[in-house]
Amino acid sequence: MNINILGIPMDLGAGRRGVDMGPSALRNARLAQRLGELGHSVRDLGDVPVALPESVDKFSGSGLDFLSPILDASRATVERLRALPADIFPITIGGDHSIAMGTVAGNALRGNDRGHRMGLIWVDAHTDFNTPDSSPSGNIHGMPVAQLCGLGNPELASLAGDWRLRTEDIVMIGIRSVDAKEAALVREHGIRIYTMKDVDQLGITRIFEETTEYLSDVERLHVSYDADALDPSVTPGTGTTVPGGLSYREGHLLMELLCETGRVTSMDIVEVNPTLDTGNKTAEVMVEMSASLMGLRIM
Ligand code: B3U
Ligand code: MN
Ligand code: MN
Repeated sequence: MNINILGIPMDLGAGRRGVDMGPSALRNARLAQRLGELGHSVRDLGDVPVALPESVDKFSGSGLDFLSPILDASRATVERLRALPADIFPITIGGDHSIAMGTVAGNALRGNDRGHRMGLIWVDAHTDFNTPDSSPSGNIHGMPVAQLCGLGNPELASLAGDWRLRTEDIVMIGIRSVDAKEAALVREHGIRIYTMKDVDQLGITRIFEETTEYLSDVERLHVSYDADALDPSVTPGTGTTVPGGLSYREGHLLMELLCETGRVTSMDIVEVNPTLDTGNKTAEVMVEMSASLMGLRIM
């Protein structure tokens, strides 16, 4: 496969600094080399420019912290991705999870100006379905899925023009932290959610089977993998750890099973924050997760 890596060193959407160093940490953990060893042809496209918080006015957008520079970086992400040929598998590396507004929109528009029907597998401790009205923190990394569905801020909602992610094309796995108003929104929009209770009760294999069946009609399939989906003992280097997450093997198994379907067309790795890590452990684990999605087999 032809894999293109695109870095988005964004920390403007998160409450804590340092997640902008995620792309460096992942490159340092030999992301490109690891995927190359699996037989892929890998190209690193470098980084999308993202403003430094020190260099911009936090309140320049309408009511949301760092709205203007996040819009700029998201628009640049969309343009980079939509220009890629259809046979490329993009791996976008963050950066906080606000980058997914641009990555999902850009991948949806790739090869189709009106936008493909896109399935989204959101692997995360959080549902990231806040709107500016529901969010207790005001941090945009807690809002990307709602924004992709057209809720919330109108400028962030129209990164792909009129294209919108359909609420019935989303599956979330690993969930264990949802804000009160956010929970009401998720329920109202009927988002398919597998909490950690479901992971314990059903197991990843059953969840995988239900997920692929549920998303059987989509044209493209994007996996957005937040490092905090995994248990903090596995990935300590992330800004909002929540105990009781996916085990190392559950995280891998989900990627291995998704790989076997041959249906996944793009991926994000987000929320790797080396300033909170033990060595570079979190980036190393996330590189291995991406290798499992891209064909790594035990034997
Ligand atoms: N739901 C909270 C916390 C959060 C969401 N995503 C992350 N943290 N990484 C919020 O701020 O919206
Ligand atoms: Mn997230
Ligand atoms: Mn999260």
